[in-house]
Amino acid sequence: MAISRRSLVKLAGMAPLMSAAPRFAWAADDKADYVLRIATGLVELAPEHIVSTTLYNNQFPGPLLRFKQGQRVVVEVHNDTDTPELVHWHGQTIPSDIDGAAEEGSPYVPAHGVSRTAFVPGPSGFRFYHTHVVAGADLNRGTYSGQFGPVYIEPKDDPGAYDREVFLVLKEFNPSFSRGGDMASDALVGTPIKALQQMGSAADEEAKDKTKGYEVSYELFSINGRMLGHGEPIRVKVGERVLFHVLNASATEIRSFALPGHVFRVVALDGNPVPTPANVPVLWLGTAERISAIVEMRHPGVWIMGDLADDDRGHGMGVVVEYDGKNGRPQWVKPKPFHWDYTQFGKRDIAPLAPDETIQMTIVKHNAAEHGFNRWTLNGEAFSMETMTPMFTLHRGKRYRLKFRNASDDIHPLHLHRHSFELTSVAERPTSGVIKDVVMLGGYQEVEIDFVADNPGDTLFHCHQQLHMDFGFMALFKYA
Ligand SMILES: [Cu+2]
Repeated sequence: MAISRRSLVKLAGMAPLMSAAPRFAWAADDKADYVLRIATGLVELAPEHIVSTTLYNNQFPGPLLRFKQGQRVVVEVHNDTDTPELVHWHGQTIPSDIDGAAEEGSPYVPAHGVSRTAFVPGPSGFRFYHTHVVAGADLNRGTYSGQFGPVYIEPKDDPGAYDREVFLVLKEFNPSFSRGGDMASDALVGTPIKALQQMGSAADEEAKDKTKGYEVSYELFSINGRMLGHGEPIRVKVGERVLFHVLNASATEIRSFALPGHVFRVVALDGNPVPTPANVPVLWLGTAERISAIVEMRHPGVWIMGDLADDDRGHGMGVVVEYDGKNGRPQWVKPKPFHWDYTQFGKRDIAPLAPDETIQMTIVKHNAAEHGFNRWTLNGEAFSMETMTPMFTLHRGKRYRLKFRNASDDIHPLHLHRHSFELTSVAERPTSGVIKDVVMLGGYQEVEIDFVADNPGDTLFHCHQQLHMDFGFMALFKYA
């Protein structure tokens, strides 16, 4: 069928109504605006640490894609690897078969194949793209690989006054499995809920194998593909306002981030402007979370901006910030402990809208239940990749509240596909107005999020921790 570019834009907006149409054919005759090539390549983190992994366009991170909200793009993806791949457009409200999740029905890019896809980007803000395949026990697959790239969808108005912007992609390399690991237990505000702790202990008691399941740890840490001290410093001038767009591109880890003597003015979370911008000394980011923060450069020197954990920073998780005219050894000063509280960026004293329906999900860890890996259940069920049975039905236009209860001590970065959500309660503190697509759920804590079912099509929910999502921590929503 012959369609003009203008009518395609309209059609794409209507795409959910046309689920039977062969959407990929639309883009076939159009010139690609962007080409992504998935292939094995090398990343020189440091001269003595050159890693081999799967990359986009032979670089880490993948190219920054700048889209315009509402302006259709055609992306061509070449898969030069021996295994099928998926490119997921994280944080965008696009159709299920474009989104890049097999569970939603998105087709794979075949091994040594090409696929073309067209979509209308949105909402505006800091998004990203990454692979969405199951890794399981294969540490060369999924988000353990180097398949990450930032997306910036130009907004109609900028979130704040700044002189320039810097994108920072935080990423570990050379993963390996170990028995047990450390979780940043001091990351979040809130206290554990007794009933959830008891539920967790009961699950621990039931575990046949009393040992802990496998966790992943990493040898090398980097920002924008360079270990601390091996990349170009961020060169700044006194009085400059720098807008940092920080992405935690880890497969599994929670990150902290600080710049000694400076504060971050958080203006957006997951790319969405916050109702109450606030100054914080430390950023905390769960896997796949983004923070946009302005730093006013008023403390001349040569500084290390990086993770609070000495071990991670010592193995590369940092970048040097160098003031004009200053030189010498970069300095690190450990900040005081700081607990992350999403509600400080929310609206004060304004209750969220009442939901039409509340869906509760209780999360339980079953130690080493699956070939030595922990199995994760939601309301008693682990998601099956074989059957991909939907767990919940959504009705278009209704407002849903998801109430998560975490009966484990792990922090879970919860992610909902194809919809943004509003935080309505975090660790038993009510809030409103903070719009996100990933939220950290603390150990033995509760989080409530609201979303409007306004984007028909299969919709995946999962923990963004690769080990958790691969071993049960997923649920599929279907529209009625
Ligand atoms: Cu998790």
